[in-house]
Parts: sequence; structure tokens; C-alpha cells
Amino acid sequence: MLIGVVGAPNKGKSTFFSAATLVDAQIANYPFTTITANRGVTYVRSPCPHVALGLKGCNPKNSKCANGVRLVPVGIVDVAGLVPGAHEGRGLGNKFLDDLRQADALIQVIDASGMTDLQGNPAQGADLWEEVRFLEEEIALWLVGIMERGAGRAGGLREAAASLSGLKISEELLRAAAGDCGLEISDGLPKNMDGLCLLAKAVLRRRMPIVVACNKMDVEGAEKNFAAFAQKAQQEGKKAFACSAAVELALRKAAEKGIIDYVPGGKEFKIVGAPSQPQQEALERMAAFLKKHGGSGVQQIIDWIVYHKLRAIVVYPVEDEHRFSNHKGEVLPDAFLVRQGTTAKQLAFMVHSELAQKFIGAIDVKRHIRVGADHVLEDGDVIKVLASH
Ligand SMILES: Nc1nc2c(ncn2[C@@H]2O[C@H](COP(=O)(O)OP(=O)(O)OP(=O)(O)O)[C@@H](O)[C@H]2O)c(=O)[nH]1
Ligand SMILES: [Mg+2]
Repeated sequence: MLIGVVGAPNKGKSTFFSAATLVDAQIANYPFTTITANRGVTYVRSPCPHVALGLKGCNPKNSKCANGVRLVPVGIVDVAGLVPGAHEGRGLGNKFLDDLRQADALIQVIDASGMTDLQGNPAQGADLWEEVRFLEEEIALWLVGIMERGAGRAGGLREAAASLSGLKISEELLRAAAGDCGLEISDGLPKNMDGLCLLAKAVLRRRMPIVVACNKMDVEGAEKNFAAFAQKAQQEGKKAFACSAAVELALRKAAEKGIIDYVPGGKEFKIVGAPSQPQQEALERMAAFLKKHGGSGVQQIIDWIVYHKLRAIVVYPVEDEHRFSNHKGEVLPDAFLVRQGTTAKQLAFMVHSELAQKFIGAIDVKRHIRVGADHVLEDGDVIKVLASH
């Protein structure tokens, strides 16, 4: 799975990315700091089954376990800021959106303090909705460009879909998206820009949903703006998230240095090192922020996208159902993020294609039952695949 971090310049995208990954990305208070994409790995949280199974611990290989919370890896990419008119080449243009081709969902970082405009320059009372609308529009126009070039003059649907295949958009998805917005496309792409844009937005909603992160919530005035924004979002059936990427980044760095004990996404932390006086004061401010907001918001947004928007669950393939381990005796070594509805045989494919070819069944290790190929997996399942010799 891959999450893209997008938005206008200077909103805190790279700060969000760094907070989520602890990769050192360039962060600065001016537009277009990021020019080439930053890539990294972040994690979603899930209760580690070793706790419910009464085991002393586990030996994660592809993931981590922190105090009984399994941290499962998810790819994340931070791209350059996008400005209105980017599809016509303004700012850095929108060619860098190619970096998002593989993304499953996007996080749009906006500045809830309202102190930066759409170009990323200092402002007062910036319109947050305008920011949300423009981004969807620009990304939709990027898709329109790809579709139009592919479809050619005849506007063929198959050709349009072929040009979108690198974005994992099929003809079937195009048809379904057209159905979502009541467009008739049996004889090809819509002929006018309004229709094309409508179609592109519907495609985007299915293929790459955008979740808005109202960032810089630690700045004075942001809360009031967020309250108004969230109310409007609710009326439109959308969810709005508040966060402070700066707080999350500072906490993770302090944890890395051994100053505090902090599990990403936590509502609190414990001071375990010896902070200096200014550090102590900053930590107190951050503790108050976490208490007020129930966390920094960064991890909550990532978890929500993966589990709710992308409907993922975590499953744990093992080779030894008695020791919950692989053949080396490593306990619960792998945590796989899969879509809801994934079957036992599909999991076998993800582990190894040969395992799927020789698939004869699977064991639901927690429930001690044998299941068949079409058995639908549940979140937290521990599964042993049975294969013929
Ligand atoms: N107070 C506060 N400042 C923040 C927060 N997140 C980011 N910033 C500041 O906002 C400025 C821009 O941050 P970046 O992460 O570089 O923003 P960006 O969106 O990646 O910017 P571009 O790469 O230029 O598009 C920096 O001065 C950050 O320190 C936050 O949560 N709170
Ligand atoms: Mg940046």
C-alpha cells in the first residue's frame, strides 16, 4: 500500500512525511522547498496477536511490535507543492504527480491556521475550502490530460483506459465512475471539459481517495478555523482531521533520542531522559496538545485511511500452527496488510505463488479450525496455509 502526501506549497507536507517516517526531509517556511519526491515507510497500528494468545513476545520481521502494538509498514511519498494552474505549468507544474501513480490514497495537508495562501505565501484568514476544491480540480485535470492524450481525437474509451493503466485505472473502473456521476460514456469519453472533469473526479474518488489533514493545529486561531471547516465537511458527508505534524515530529525525535517514551499516535508520553529547560517547556506544551486533541493526529489519519478508506485488515501467516512461528521458530514474524474480503487462497498467493499453486486448505490458528480456499479472512487472523507436497 502507498499513501501520497499532497497539497499546496508550505502547508507542512514534508513535516507530516518526516513525522510519519522519521526520514529527514527538507522542511522550510517558504514555498517549493520540496522539488523531488521523498519516499519512506510509515506504520499503521494493530493489536499484536501475541498478547491475546498469551505469548511472552514475538519476533517481527517485516514490522515492529511496541508494547503489544504491532506497527505494520505502509509506503508513503511526499511530493512538491501544487498551485492553481499547475496543469498549465504554473509553479512546478504537475508533472511530479507522476510520483503518485502507484498511490492508493492521498493525504491533502492544509494549513488550518489560515496563515498561508494557495501559493504558500504568508496570508491571513486563507479559505480552507478553496484549498480543498482547487487540489481536487488540479489532480482531476492531470487525469483529464492523460485520458485525452490516450483517447486521441476519436475519444475512445478503451484507448483512454489503456493510457491510465499505469495508474491502475481500468476500463471497468472508468465505466463504474461514469455511473457514479450519471454520465453516459458508452460511445467514448465526454466531449466537453465539464464532463471530462466530472468523470476524472469520480475516477479519483474510487481509485485514489483524498483525505484532508488540517495541519498546524498548534498555531493560535487554527482551532476556530478547524471547527468551521469540520462542520462544513460534515454537511458534505466528509471527515475532517486535525493534526500537528510539528508536534508529532518533535515527539518522535525526542523518543528517538531517548528523552521520552512515546508510541506514535499515543495520547501521552513519559519523560525518561534528562531534557534541558527549554526542552522541558516544549514537552509540557506538547503534552497539553496531546491531551486536548487525543494525540497529534498524524498517526490517527494514517490509521483511518488504511483501515477505513482503504478497508485493510492485518493478517499473520505462520508455518507452525503450534508455535505461531515460521520454520525458524520466529513467532508471528510477518504482518500482512490485505483488503477486507481477502480469502485464504489469495493470502497464499501473497506469501508465495508456489504456495497458492499447491494450496489444499488453511488453518485458522486462533480458532483451531480448517478452512477452504474461499474462506474470508478477518482482522487479526493467524493463518497457516496447507500445501500439497
Ligand atoms: N506550527 C506548525 N508549523 C508547521 C507544522 N507543520 C509544518 N510547519 C511549518 O510549516 C513550514 C512548511 O513546512 P514543510 O513541511 O516544508 O511544508 P511543505 O508543504 O512540504 O512545503 P513545500 O515542500 O514547499 O511545498 C515549515 O516552517 C514548518 O516548520 C505544524 O504542525 N505546526
Ligand atoms: Mg515539502
